[in-house]
Amino acid sequence: MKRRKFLKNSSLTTAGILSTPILTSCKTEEKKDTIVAVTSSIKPIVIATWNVPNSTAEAWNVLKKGGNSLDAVEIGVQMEEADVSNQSVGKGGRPDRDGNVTLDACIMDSKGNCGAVVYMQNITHAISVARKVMEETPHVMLAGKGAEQFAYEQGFPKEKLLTEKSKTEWLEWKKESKYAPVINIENHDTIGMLAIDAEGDISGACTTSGMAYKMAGRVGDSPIIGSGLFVDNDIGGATATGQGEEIVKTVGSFLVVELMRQGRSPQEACEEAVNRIIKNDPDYENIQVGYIAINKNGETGGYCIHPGFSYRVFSEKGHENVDSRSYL
Ligand code: SD4
Repeated sequence: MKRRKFLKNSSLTTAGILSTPILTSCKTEEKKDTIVAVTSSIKPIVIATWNVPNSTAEAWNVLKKGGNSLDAVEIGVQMEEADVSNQSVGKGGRPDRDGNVTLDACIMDSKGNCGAVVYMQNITHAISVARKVMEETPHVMLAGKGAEQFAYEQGFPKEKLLTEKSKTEWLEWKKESKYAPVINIENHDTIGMLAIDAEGDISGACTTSGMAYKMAGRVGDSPIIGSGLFVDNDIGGATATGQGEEIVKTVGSFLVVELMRQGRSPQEACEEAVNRIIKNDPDYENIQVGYIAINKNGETGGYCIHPGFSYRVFSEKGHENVDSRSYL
């Protein structure tokens, strides 16, 4: 069918005057597009920032058994929180400039509920405390000593988060202690995770020890709903990694989801969100920011400033690490 005629017929269809007979007379290609848009929904599926195969596999185990996306993302990111070799998350995280490991995390479910902890010490599973804030309190966010106290009341054990390795590196840094904390372009792997379960419900989680050698009290984007993470069950979800200050200034994850609401693909939405940062920050070559996103159909995307960022995708199609496209 010629394009003009197709469009004409489409508008008739929209008006409710004609339907299937016209569509079935369209070229296969045009028909295919229509069908793909309706049937391409991939679920369950989980994606996460960086190459974190253990985390995505753990989340997938929950999803494939019919578990919900909230449990999947919580259990998934717990893997990194407990892994001392990941020095950007949970136990083993790099400390602030005074030698204290302080954790930030948030979680959001498909109903729009959310919970967060910021600047919390001595508890490994910040994500699970964030979930308790969401489910057991009338609040969204608890900070510092209050968050820690709440965690103990909920039965979380007190743990030493500073490992010998992170301590040694910090002592080395202290010799010069430039107090100019910047996100090293490749030396960070905050985990943000998004999942869609078999019911089609979307949840997300984000957890970090933040910027290495940050000022005491500094909080980044990761626990801030809308910045480090945002989920809208009608549209999709997004999560971020990299220099939190830039992500907060542009309310990055909310921006990505709103762009998808306006019709952008997850890939296009991530690219536009990174472009906003680049437009506003003449120093963008010295920072890294990466976004990943998923829409309601299970389509995914990712984009960052510097090459080197990747994200994990796990669905029935397979388990792969995707090198993100980058601005530079
Ligand atoms: C922050 N976005 O605190 C985090 C840092 C990060 O991997 O992503 N580290 O700003």
